[in-house]
Amino acid sequence: MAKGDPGAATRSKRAAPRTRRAAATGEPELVQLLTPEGERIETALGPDGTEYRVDFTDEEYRGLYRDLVLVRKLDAEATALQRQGELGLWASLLGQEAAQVGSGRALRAQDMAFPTYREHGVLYCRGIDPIMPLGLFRGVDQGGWDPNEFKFNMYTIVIGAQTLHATGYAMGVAMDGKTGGEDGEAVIAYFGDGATSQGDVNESFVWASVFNAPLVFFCQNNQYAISEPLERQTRVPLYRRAGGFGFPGVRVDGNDVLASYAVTRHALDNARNGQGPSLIEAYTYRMGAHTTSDDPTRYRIASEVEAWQAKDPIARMKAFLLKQQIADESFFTEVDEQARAESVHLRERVLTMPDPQPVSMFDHVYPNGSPELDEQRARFSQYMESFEGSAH
Ligand SMILES: Cc1ncc(C[n+]2csc(CCOP(=O)(O)OP(=O)(O)O)c2C)c(N)n1
Ligand SMILES: [Mg+2]
Repeated sequence: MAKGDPGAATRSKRAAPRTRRAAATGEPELVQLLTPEGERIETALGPDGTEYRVDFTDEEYRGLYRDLVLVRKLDAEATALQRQGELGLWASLLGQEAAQVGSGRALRAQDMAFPTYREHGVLYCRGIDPIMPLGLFRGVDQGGWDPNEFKFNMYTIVIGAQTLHATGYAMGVAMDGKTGGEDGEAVIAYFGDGATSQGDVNESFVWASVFNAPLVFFCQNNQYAISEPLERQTRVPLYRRAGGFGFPGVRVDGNDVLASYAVTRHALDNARNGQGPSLIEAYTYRMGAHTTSDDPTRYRIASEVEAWQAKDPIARMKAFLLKQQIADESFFTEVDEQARAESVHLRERVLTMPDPQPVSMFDHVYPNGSPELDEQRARFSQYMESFEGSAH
């Protein structure tokens, strides 16, 4: 997709005239605009009657497909690099590409995002060099990008903590008078299904609600918190929790990039226009391990994974593009070739990443340093110099 702002849209010229209600009870509960078979649904109704639709140009549809393929390929490369000992750890996004690209592309330039450790697809959509998270997982830097420049905060490993950061940030946006109109700012906080059981997340729901913060809570329900299945987190669909906190919630098909885009764009626009927070539950599946340190075959069965394979976000987009003659085989070959070239380039750069000087750990702790830290740095430098042949 073009790096600009892919317009939200009103109506698809190609879509079959079908409307599907995402009912609060019964099935289907999901907002879906693209079925697993690649059929377009023109309009999907949310549980509160909101109509969701998109109207992308052919080029924008192809752009979304390209994003999905690229982020999957770069993610696979990172997993391979970890397996070869080049990264300490990797948290794969496999299966969650549509939720991340759809929501990532729905962000306007001025919007601020607060990720977990798995949002490589959103990071890509923010225009950040995909090498950055690999530096973090290689242990050679703390992330490397400037959150203010890209409007994308640092990865947060502490489960749920970023929802509080996002809430405070969003309250600040409102206090600064930056909401209102197309130019208004909105904030999005990413978290997982397991995180919904954290106190931090529930506290942030309360604060965002009562202060009407311009915030979208984007929960990727990938069905597991490491080995703990969803049924250990909740007895009700997660999106319905929002009602108890006093803001709307909606469940979207997280393997459908079009619906993920439409639902997120709508929620962000409501937030920027002063209508307060909302919760999006992107219903998806973690196709790989929790991280490279995990073995999911110990706690889930193969048939479950196979059932989700049939809902693959990329396969359905490809089926749609082919069916509608928006793209042909030469396009898919070209995208695969680009993905291959970018992953080779990523690998080459990871292998030449320099190890940091140990003393650099004192950098970037405070914007302007501190006397205590300066003293610690001096003592540590002295210690490093005490080693024979030390270059430090
Ligand atoms: C406060 C805290 N408790 C525990 C952990 C260990 N931990 C890391 S990931 C994880 C599971 C998170 O599951 P979920 O929120 O569903 O996100 P997912 O990894 O599935 O994307 C846990 C418990 C942590 N990082 N932080
Ligand atoms: Mg999870």
